[in-house]
Amino acid sequence: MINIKEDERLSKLNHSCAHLLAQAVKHLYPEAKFWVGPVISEGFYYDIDLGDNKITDDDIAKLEKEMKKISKDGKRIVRHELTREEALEMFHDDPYKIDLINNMEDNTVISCYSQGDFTDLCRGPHVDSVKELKYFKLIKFSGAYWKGDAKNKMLQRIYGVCFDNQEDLEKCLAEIEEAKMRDHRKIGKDLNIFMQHDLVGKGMPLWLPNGAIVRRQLENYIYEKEQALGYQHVYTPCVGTVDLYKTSGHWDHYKENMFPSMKVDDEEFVLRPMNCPHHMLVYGNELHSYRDLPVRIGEFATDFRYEASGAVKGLERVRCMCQNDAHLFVTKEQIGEEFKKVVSLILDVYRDFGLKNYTFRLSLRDPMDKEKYFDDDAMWNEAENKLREVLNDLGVEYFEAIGEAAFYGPKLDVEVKPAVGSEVTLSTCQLDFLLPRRFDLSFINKNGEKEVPVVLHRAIFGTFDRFTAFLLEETKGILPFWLAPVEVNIIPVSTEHHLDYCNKIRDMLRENHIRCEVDARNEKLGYKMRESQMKKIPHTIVIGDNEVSNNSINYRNYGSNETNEISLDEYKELVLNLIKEKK
Ligand code: TSB
Ligand code: ZN
Repeated sequence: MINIKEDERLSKLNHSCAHLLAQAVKHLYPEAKFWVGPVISEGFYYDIDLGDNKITDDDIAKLEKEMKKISKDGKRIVRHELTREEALEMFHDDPYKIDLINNMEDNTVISCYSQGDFTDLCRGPHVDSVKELKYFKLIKFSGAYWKGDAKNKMLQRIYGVCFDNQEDLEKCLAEIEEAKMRDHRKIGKDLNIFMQHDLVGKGMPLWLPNGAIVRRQLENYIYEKEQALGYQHVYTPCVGTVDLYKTSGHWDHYKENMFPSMKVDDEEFVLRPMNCPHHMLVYGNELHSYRDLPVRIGEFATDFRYEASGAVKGLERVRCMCQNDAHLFVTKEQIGEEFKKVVSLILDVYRDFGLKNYTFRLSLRDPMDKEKYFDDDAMWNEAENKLREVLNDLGVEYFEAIGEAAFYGPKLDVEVKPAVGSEVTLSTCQLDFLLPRRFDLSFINKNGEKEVPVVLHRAIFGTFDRFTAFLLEETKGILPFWLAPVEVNIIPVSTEHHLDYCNKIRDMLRENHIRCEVDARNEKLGYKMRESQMKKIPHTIVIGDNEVSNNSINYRNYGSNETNEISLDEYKELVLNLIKEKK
């Protein structure tokens, strides 16, 4: 999909189209007030205060019609420059524009653009005439808090896109449709993976039985890998006291991402946003010698983060998540080797899942941001250089991003692009010289002296939530055999004559831990087979007279009409092999 913001001509068109939208809104709702209408990579939006009115699908159709009318009218778009006083005078009854003007730097050239009966405060640039705005579409609408702050009023945000010709517009609309079909929120609903409920809360998905199967498979898969690599798993509470997070530094550097604290008796608790402090205490529970290191403490750990309500999204960005977390306690000399092992594990896992669309990002601190980052230049330089050295050694391609580091250290993040919206981090591996110091951790080194270990924080799936979201989008919901909630669906040609044999196959497969159902409903065979496809079940077995008398089965793969008749024993072997090979 083309990035509109990065294309000069499209950027101008879309920005102008945002004004066209605002003008149409003003015609239909004379009381409307406008906040900002920026260009984004997917087109444009405008945030509008419509009083108590809420935009509906009907409004969108009406607005598009009005925009077409204004465009046909063909007024020129004219720029004026104003002094601050003139601007304040011109927009004196518009609190939003006054807020914008008051927040402009002293030497800013204030300009506005007029087209017919509509004028908006704007830096520009714009196209010369509304005539040029012919090939546009309003895409969607939503509520959006003023300035993105939930304490402020909810405005109405309308999104749209504009091109130079019909062909480009249609291509873009087709891509949007395709992305909607691939969106994990749609697939997750269609396949009964997860649900949400207002009574539980925003960003707090509930995993349904089908989703729970996928998640359990992921847990088992990564647990086995970690066991083989010498990880030790623990269970720790998903709360901690405020003092724990003061000790770790989260209270000073991460508080705005945390839920507020709660008092119980004489203790003050927070829902934990990260598990590092708990794991530091687990490490500190024993004395360690250099011979024990690396110590690798893993947990499937539930965390809570305050994510902005406009940012929460399906399973991809939640407020309650489960990390596939581990903290690796190493000596300075072991950093390189251990880091390489983590990167290998990431690559290994991505290969198993057939994931190819990702990039590595080296996330560094912003040295100017003293609020977010712990202030110790020597420590940061050492950590960042160490990471670069390891990455160059490994020969993996990466790009650097300033200001994306964790407050305790730089990290290597794996970035992926969801069907809808901007990139997110999946896996992460982070280098930390700070937390072990703050928790006063140590090991006895070769010379018999106390030394502070270094910590690698790593999450291979990131969270089970985000990984599942990405997996559903990458596979379009067609999960590999070993992950599918139902692996085999057995359909009798006649429920009267073939059901017993179907149940016998089911029992045999279930004894071998294969997830299998018999569709015994009184529905037509064709209907049941179509439903089996809709549920994206990897194997559908149809049983009729022939199979019963041959003591065989007849299966077809998802998406194929080809049937394969084989003996029961052969089928069992075939399926167990599919699971073992993760095909
Ligand atoms: C790896 N302390 C480290 C840990 O030891 C940590 O918490 N790192 S993190 O902040 O980067 O989070 C780990 C992973 O969780 C991220 O890489 C990302 O994949 C996932 N994640 C972060 N926020 C969310 C969220 N709101 N919803 C779903 N997944 C998330
Ligand atoms: Zn951590």
